[in-house]
Amino acid sequence: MQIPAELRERFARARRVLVLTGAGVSAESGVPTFRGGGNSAVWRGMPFDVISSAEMVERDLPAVWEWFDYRRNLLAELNPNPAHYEIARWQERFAEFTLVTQNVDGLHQKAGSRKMIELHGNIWRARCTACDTAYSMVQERRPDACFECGDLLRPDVVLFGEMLPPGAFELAAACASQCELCFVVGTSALVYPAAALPEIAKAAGAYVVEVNPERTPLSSLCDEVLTGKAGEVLPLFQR
Ligand code: BJW
Ligand code: ZN
Repeated sequence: MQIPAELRERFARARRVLVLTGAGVSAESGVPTFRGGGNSAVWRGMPFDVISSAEMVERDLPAVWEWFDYRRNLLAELNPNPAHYEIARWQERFAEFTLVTQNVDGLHQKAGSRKMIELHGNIWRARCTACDTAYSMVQERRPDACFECGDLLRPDVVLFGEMLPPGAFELAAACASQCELCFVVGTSALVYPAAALPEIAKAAGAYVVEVNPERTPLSSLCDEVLTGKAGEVLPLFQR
């Protein structure tokens, strides 16, 4: 595959760039996607939208922790791939660069991305169900209860039917409405409000580029669809 000339030119000229990533950007690192099959789509017979739901936190928090502990254990062994590294390089390359991720895996940070909007939280954090105090689990093991108030902790991720972190979508939407070039990488674009960001960018006049081996509901809106794996397509922008 080659990057089409018009896109290459726009990429060279662009000052304001936004990248929205989804599970597909981590697929080549060995992280299972949500909707592409793989072994995370079902956990102990429960589809992920049941176990990763606000309702399950209410009903069976230990089961939710078991599922998230299992995933953190798998993730601890995994590393960023060329797509994460290429996106990390772009933060120096453009005058204004915004990385918006739906991923909770922490691999963008591990690749060197310093600033990003995490729409769906982070699997390496726990937060108190009562007072919202957050706890990092990157170096430390998971505390049994909140040190501040003693109440139960839950994963600091946005489950189905929950609100996004306050201000996160609003900030991402503002950046989307100002970017010239918008990349949509490795997302099925089925989950809202994240999937609205490329629509906002397009409506505001941005050139929208999708990178995905499969077509998505967004493909027809995009100005360019680069059909392929993120880890193979994104490094082509270096040359
Ligand atoms: C590759 C590749 C490679 C493979 N290279 N690519 C409007 C209409 C209808 C419903 C709603 C609506 N607005 C909101 C809703 C409700 C709901 C929703 O959107 N439901 C839809 C499913 C219909 N949204 C919410 O509940 C959100 N909250 C909200 O809106 O709050 C307001 C509200 C509250 C109450 C009621 C109503 C409104 C919150 C959404 C939170 C999503 N959380 C999850 C789980 C996180 C926890 C966990 O990790 O378990 O986040 S769901 C899951 O999906 C995860 C992901 O971030 C998210 C998106 O998935 P993503 O990243 O797109 O991955 P996949 O697997 O779907 O796709 C992978 C893609 O990669 C594929 O296209 C592959 O082809 C591609 N790929 N290999 C590049 N190598
Ligand atoms: Zn607390």
